[in-house]
Amino acid sequence: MNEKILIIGASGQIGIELTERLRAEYGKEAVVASDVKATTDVDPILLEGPYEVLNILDKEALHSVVKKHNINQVYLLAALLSATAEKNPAFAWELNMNGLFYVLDMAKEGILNKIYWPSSIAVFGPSTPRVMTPQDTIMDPNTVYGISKLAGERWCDYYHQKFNVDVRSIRYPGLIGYKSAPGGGTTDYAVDIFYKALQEGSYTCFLSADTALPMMMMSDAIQATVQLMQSDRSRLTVGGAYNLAGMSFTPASLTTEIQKHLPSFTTHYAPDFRQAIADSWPGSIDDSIAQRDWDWKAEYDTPTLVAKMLEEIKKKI
Ligand code: VAH
Repeated sequence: MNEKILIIGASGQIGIELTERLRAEYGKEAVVASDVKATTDVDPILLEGPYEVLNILDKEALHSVVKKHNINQVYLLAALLSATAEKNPAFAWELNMNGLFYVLDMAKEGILNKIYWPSSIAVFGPSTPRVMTPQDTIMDPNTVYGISKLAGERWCDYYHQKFNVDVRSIRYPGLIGYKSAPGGGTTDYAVDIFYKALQEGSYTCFLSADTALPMMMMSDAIQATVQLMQSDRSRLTVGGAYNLAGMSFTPASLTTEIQKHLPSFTTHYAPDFRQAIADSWPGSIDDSIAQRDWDWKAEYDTPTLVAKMLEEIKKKI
């Protein structure tokens, strides 16, 4: 079948890179990028193919865009991330959940034949084992974002079990890229630090020095997303979302790695409300099920990520 893909929330940190990759994979005209932002406010990359202004909470508008472009696959990325969601719980729940229901129901009705919906390591909570967190374990998220992502995972599994909806999902770690800016996350420090290191020689981190978090190069996350969506469904044993791991580091260990390239770089620490969010998350992730079910293997580790980020950001600034 000819794939016609709609990316919802395409102007976000993941969306810009995913749009580029899917258009390279399926052709520019096969991938419709959409976001609530007007064309004048989005990265020009999105306008290299079809673009629609779309608020995912406008169900009628969603249906008309799907019909207009004869869409059969949706990547639903629109969401409030962890830090922003804490400031606006009601809207975070509405956006993160209702958008998902509208898309799941279109698949249940046979309008769509495949959905991608991102989850996050934020689905884990304070009682979750923190080191090499397994695929199946205690999950007691205490953030608005984490609660919405855990609920979303359970609904994805329900729609797959009850209505045979083909929805696939990944628990992304913190994502680090140089092509798009992060927006409202607790792991955003790990992107900002590279710009400040190159532009100012120092960085003030909103997490404490020893806060270990699971992280991943954005290109690895994009590769994993495409690989999962192209996998044979019969191999997939996880109905909710797959654990995915790249690397794990602390602001202190990241700083040490950056200093190998910029010896005079320094990081200062001023933890804010995001420290409590980070403290509720795992320090590292076991993704052996993704490795088994769909041959996942990360390319980047901390040293190669740091070298690549500094190299690419140097070109931009
Ligand atoms: C956030 N970047 O910080 C996202 C992600 C694991 C973190 O979900 O909210």
